[in-house]
Amino acid sequence: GGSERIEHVISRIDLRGDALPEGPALRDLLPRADFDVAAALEKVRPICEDVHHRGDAALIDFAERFDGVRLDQVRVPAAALERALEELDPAVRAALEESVRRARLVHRAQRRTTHTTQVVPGGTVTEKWVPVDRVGLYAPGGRAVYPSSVIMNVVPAQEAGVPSLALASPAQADFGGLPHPTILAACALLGVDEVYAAGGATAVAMFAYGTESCPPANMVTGPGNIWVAAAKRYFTGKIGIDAEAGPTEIAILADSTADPVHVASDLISQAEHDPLAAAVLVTDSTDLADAVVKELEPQVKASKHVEDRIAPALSGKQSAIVLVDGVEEGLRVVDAYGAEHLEIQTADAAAVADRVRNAGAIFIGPWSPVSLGDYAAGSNHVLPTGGCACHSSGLSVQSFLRGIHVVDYTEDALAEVAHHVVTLAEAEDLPAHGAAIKARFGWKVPETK
Ligand code: HSO
Ligand code: ZN
Repeated sequence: GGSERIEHVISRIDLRGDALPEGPALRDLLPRADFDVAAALEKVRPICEDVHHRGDAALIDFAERFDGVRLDQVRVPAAALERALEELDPAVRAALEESVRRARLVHRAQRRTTHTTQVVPGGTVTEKWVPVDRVGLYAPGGRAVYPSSVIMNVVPAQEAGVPSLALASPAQADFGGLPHPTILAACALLGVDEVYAAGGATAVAMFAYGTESCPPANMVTGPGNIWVAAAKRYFTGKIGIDAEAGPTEIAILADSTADPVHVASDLISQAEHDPLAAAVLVTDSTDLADAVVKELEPQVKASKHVEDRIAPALSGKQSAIVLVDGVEEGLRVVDAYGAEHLEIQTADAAAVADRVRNAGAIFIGPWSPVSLGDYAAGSNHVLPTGGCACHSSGLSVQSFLRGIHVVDYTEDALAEVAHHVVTLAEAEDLPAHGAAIKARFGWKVPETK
């Protein structure tokens, strides 16, 4: 019958009745996409090494193989950036400018100030914050051409004070081998003038090793597909990375007060990104669950990317409606899941949101949908996926800063604590550590006052 057909839109997981299991066991009951970065790593290794050995020539060969266009050079000429901005639709330009303005407000407030702690008289530790010298940003260019992601990467890096910023995005055959014009326009708008036509793992390798035209970077950030994630893993330890971004996720914790039209449209909004995108509704209301399923059908049918992304994302094993006994249990479920984006659509949503511990970003109530955060809330949309929200945060000014401890002790301040240092050095069987103290005091442990 009809209800059978609509059940296929999204599956249901019923966790009502029995007590919920703890931690990892609860997480195992929840849906999640397979995202096997380790397997992809084997495939990107030779690509990265080819870029290492042949530099620009390898980048040009890979662009021909993967993007179907033969490049003269990988660096985008300044004139192409200027032209892209001139030709940008004025409404898109205005929207991007507003997005930048709001993102700057939020990210400027994340700046860190140098802080000095006087540990003892004459003994201080100062934490000074220093931006990474050079950062390479990646903007995808296949299914996803997102100038908004250029903003979300560039703004925190700029507010952190990163002195050298470069961006890479795949060559587009339709645009003469340049990256997509809206990506170039966003770069021009943000004042990023060093842009390269390089895609996926090859772009990460270009930044990690450097080539004739691109000096090496200390860090690479930005979203991407599994090849970008695998390349980031390959270079972990050599350069800094933000996170291995996986497919987008939205979780919604909702009760009977939620509007099923909003819930359905928000689930679809993130399903639109990728057939592996996850949409998870956690609710204690079967009425809401039924109403959302009913609402999904027409909305899915009316959406543009239904066949290739939305329908497979919603019906995939990574998406579900999870039924729970109450909001309390719902909170345990969303914490175990650790969603990239979490909406709270319940009575007293702010109070419920306050109790959430694991999420990349939280969206409160009916007027704060994830799409707002994707473009123009001021928040960052580069967020931890795949449960990484349980230990990591999204991209921020902090991502591009290093906090360096500066230790400054006087002779008296060192003398006062010397016996403790010597004792710990001996306890760890590292007498040379203690000797480095004693050498300063006539090879004796100074008397404490
Ligand atoms: N929701 C995506 C970001 C994005 N949405 C870009 C639209 N454009 C991952 O947070
Ligand atoms: Zn989005």
